[in-house]
Amino acid sequence: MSINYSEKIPNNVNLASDRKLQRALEHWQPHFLKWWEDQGPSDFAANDVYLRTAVGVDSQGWASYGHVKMPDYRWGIFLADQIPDRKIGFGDYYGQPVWQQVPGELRSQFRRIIVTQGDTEPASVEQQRLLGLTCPSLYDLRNLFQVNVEEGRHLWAMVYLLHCYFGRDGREEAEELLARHSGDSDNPRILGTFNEPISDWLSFFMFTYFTDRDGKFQLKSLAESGFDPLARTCRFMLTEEAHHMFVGETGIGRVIKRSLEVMKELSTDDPATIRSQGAIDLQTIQRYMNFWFTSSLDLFGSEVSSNAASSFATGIKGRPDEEKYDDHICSDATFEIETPDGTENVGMRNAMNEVMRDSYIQDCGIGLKRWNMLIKRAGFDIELYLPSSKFRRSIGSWVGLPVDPHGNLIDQATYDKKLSDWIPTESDRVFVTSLMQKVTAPGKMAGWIAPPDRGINNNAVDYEYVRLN
Ligand code: BYC
Ligand code: FE
Ligand code: FE
Repeated sequence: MSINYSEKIPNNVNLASDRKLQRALEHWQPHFLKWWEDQGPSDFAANDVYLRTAVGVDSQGWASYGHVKMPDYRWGIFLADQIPDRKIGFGDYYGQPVWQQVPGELRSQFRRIIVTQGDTEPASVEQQRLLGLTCPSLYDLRNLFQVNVEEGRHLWAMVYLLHCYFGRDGREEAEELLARHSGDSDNPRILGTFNEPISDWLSFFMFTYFTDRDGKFQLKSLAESGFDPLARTCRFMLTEEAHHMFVGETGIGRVIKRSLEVMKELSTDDPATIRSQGAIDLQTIQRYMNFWFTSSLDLFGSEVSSNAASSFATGIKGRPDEEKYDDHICSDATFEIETPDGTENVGMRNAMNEVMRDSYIQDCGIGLKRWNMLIKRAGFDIELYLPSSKFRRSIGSWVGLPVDPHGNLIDQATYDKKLSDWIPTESDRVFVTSLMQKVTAPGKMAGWIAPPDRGINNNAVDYEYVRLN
């Protein structure tokens, strides 16, 4: 079904046919806009931004580009097309028809997962609130805002499900999604990473590379859900997610490219010299990477999890790309897990978080390969790496243990002493922050980042992506 833009809330779910639901969502809409005004991108509300808006959900024409003021963005409710006769693809109900309503006995579990997913979306917008003030270029400013409006739409996606399928409880949860705030000591966001500040653009690129990629994997697993409206919502969200990770991958790549230019020019890999030229040394980039990668690993939950087993068994949440596996039941299979007490064989269903984390780690490796190629081609003997998944964990069996980035359990004193070599120090942050000076002349870039290879939607890099006057 095509998207109806003549309504207050654009949608392709025929919202007009359900007056009660429509009224409830129209009641929530001003609360969302108020939240956007208070907690969304600071400044720039009056500026025209070159944004893409979904106009259809098929693989072709779903994006239309044009200058819009962010508060006028047409946030709406878009589900991917229904797949006729879709069957549940995993767990105890394998092969049965998918559900168009939430089964009563799974109600609270579904609600919890939808709320957790929904909570991350506005959280990320809050985390990125001030970045516009220090953008390295108009091109980057536009990309930031594109990510922000789409995360706002992802919130709409989850709020639609809450309103439509969870009655009064759902409406209350939808209000709570606007009441919790990232980093708020009284009422924080649900998951750890979404309470970490993103106060500089290097962190923003790391976040969109590593944390939005958790989004990709969680959405892929929910796109397998037996609850069809959830699956369809997530399938469409994934098309938007690709751009967020593009921003992360190309952003980190451009920072590295700029550093390599300085390194080649001065034939050095000495961090202090590189910094003196206003670029970011690869060692600092590695430390930022270590921070955001390990924080994002926690988002998959514990290695052994009865929640995960139950979500799989009951058809709530499958594995990303479930069809690529042979066994969709997994009632007898086991999975080998490394714990501080040695390897353990656990039931596959209980290990689903770890299975997902493993495929996530592989996916994270793709960008590293590319970046290391750049470094090698520039003639330097430095290799960026992903630290061990046992390093700096706050969730799961390695929580709080003194494990180094190579995965070795070491003594606490050495760990404490060396931690500042592994994650950003206060002085790293001060340095990176010192580089964050706003650059807004079309086509100009801050000195710490190389220009992108191309602009957005076939426009030139020096296109006026945000009109500032
Ligand atoms: N921080 O059995 P366990 C995105 C809690 S990102 C704090 O180990 P389970 C986006 C857990 O809730 C994708 N708490 O794990 C990216 C549980 O609490 P309760 C977000 C945590 O339940 C960028 C307890 O620990 N989507 O979209 O199997 C920008 C034991 O849990 C954390 C989802 O996460 C943590 N890191 O799995 C914008 C999908 N980890 O019940 C957007 C929905 C665990 O004991 N969520 N806990 O109170 C889920 O599927 C699951 O809740 C989790 C955890 C995968 C998060
Ligand atoms: Fe999102
Ligand atoms: Fe995202």
